[in-house]
Amino acid sequence: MDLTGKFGLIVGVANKRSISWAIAQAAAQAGARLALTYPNARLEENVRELAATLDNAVVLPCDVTSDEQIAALTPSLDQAFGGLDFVVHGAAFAPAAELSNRFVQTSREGFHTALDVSAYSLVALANACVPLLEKRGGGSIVTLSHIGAERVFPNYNVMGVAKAALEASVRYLAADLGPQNIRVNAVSAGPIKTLASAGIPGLSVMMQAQRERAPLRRGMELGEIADAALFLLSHASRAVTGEVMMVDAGYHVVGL
Ligand code: 0WE
Repeated sequence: MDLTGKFGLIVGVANKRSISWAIAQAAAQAGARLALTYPNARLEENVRELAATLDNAVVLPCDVTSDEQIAALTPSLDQAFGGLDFVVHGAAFAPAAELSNRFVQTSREGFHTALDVSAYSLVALANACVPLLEKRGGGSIVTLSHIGAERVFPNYNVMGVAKAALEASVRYLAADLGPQNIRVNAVSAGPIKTLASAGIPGLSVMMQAQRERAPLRRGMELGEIADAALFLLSHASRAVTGEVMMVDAGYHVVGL
C-alpha cells in the first residue's frame, strides 16, 4: 500500500501506544508526509517527540471541541502542504465517572462531552478539511470505532452511544462527500492496551474473551489495526466508502 507523495492529517495521537500513532507510523513508512495534532499543553510534548521521529512532520494544535482551533487547521495545512489526501480521526473521550457508574446514571454533561469529543469532532474536522481534500481531487477520511457501538460491553456505557453516533456519521458523511470523491470509513478495532483503555476495570476480561472466542483465537497488534487503516487510506480501497471495517480477529461473528 503506497502513499508516496500524499499528505495526511492525524488527529488523536496521545502517546506511543495510541492506535493513531501506529497508523501515523505506517502511513509515513508508506511514503506520506504528515501533520499531527495535540489537544492540549499536557500532550503537546508527547506529540512533538513522536513527530520528531518521522520525516518532516508538521505539528499543530487542535482541541477538537474548539471550532476556532479546527478552523485554524485549514490555513495551516494549506500553507504546509497546499492540500490534503487523507485524514485519520482517532479522538475520543468520556469523563471517567461515566465509564464506571451505571449507564442509566449517565449525566447530561458526560453524555454531551462524550458525543462532542468522540463523534461531532469527525463531522467538524471533515467539514474543515473538505476544501483541502478537494484541492487534491478527493481523498480518504478514516475514523476509529469499537464494537461497543453495536453491542453492550460492561462499563463502555456512553462511549458505546458515542461510537454509534460516530458510525452513523461515517455513513452520512460518505453520502454527502462521495460526489466530491471523498471517502469516509471507520476501522472498528478489538480491545488493545492503549492510554485510553489502560486502567479500565474489566479490560483484561475483554482481552481474555477476545483470545478465547475470536475465530483467530488471539488479540490484535497495533500494526494490524494500522495496516487495515492504511488500506482504507490508500488507492486500494477506492470503491469503499461508508464502511465500518471490523479488525478484531473475527470476534464479532461469533454468537457463542
Ligand atoms: O474507545 C475506547 C476508549 C474510550 C475512552 C477511554 C477513557 C478512559 C479514561 C474514552 N474516555 C476515557 N476517559 C477516561 O477518563 N476504547 C475502545 C477502549 C476501551 O475503553 C473502555 C473499554 C475499552 C475496550 C471503557 C470501558 C470498558 C471497556
